[in-house]
Amino acid sequence: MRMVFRWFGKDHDRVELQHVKQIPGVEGVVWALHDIPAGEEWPMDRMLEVKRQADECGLHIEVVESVNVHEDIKLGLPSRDGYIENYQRTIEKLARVGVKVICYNFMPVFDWIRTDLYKRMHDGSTTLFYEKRKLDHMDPAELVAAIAHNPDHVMPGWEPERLKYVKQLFEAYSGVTKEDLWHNLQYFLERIVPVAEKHGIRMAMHPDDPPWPVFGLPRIVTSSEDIRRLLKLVDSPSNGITLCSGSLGANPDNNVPEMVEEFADRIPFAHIRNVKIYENGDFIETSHRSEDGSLDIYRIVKAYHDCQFTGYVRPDHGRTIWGEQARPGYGLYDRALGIMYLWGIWDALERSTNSPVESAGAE
Ligand code: DNO
Ligand code: MN
Repeated sequence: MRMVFRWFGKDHDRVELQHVKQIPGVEGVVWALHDIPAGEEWPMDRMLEVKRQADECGLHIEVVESVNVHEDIKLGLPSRDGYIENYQRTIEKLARVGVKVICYNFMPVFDWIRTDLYKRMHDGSTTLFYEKRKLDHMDPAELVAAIAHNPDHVMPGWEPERLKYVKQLFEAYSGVTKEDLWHNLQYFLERIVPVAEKHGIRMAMHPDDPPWPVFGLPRIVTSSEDIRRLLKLVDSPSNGITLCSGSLGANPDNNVPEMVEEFADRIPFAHIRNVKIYENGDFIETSHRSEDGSLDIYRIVKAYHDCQFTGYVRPDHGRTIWGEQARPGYGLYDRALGIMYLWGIWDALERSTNSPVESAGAE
């Protein structure tokens, strides 16, 4: 596994690249131009600027998360073709600066959803929390107010220009079914994947988070069956998945290690994090340690190890700990702890599978 770390850019992230470099085994940053509105072509000079900053710290920029998909593409409007052309040009340019994987998602209106970004845990740390009952009774506008208008930082996926139009977007989506969304996804992939293939890039769709419909909006990538269908839409290694254990794992019916086994060769990018799920449908993001959440992170890492996974991995989110002034989910400390837990499991598996004699205590 090749360890990478999400970074929001010099002006938007309190975490310094030099500190990212100090986490053992981290080789690159997962980045994006977060201020460029979805649908626009990314400027080359801005990409080169990120590359230079990463180069200075000995980190690569091979993974991008996310190049967001314009809502008109998801809605299948006639204006989608112009946005798809911009997307194609962005892919070509990203390949030129050395990018290998592009993570994206196809969730209508909202990206990931939580009801609380600062849920206090017993040990005083804070974390992201999803309270089903609260969401069920919430107006989407309330959620936008709570998350997007965070005084400190724009949350990824909650960029203000996207959310200004939430009301209109809801109207646009009324009557759009899951099948419509699948259809529009296919149209998009048929035009994007060949470009990615030509330029040596692997597209990696992030599954829906949480893995069920919210606010009556359709969501289509929530289970093994959906992933199978997605991969068949365009059967190419450049049409892959970002296997996010925490997103998929919020539904207890999803068996994440089995998903790793089944889709291994179509997973260019893995997000690994733990969640504790409750019977009432709530879930909370815990430390990475298996004992702390509902997911068996050991089994998940073992599944990757068993298939000799050589893709990119990031710890996805972490709690906010040790008084860090962090962007919710994206502090330095707990993500670094998560990485060391993942390496601990991986290295132990390496030892036990490659050097059985040594592990038995013999010479
Ligand atoms: C949740 C996170 C997401 C992710 C985007 C990708 O698990 O990984 O914020 O970055 O949905 O498009
Ligand atoms: Mn994720």
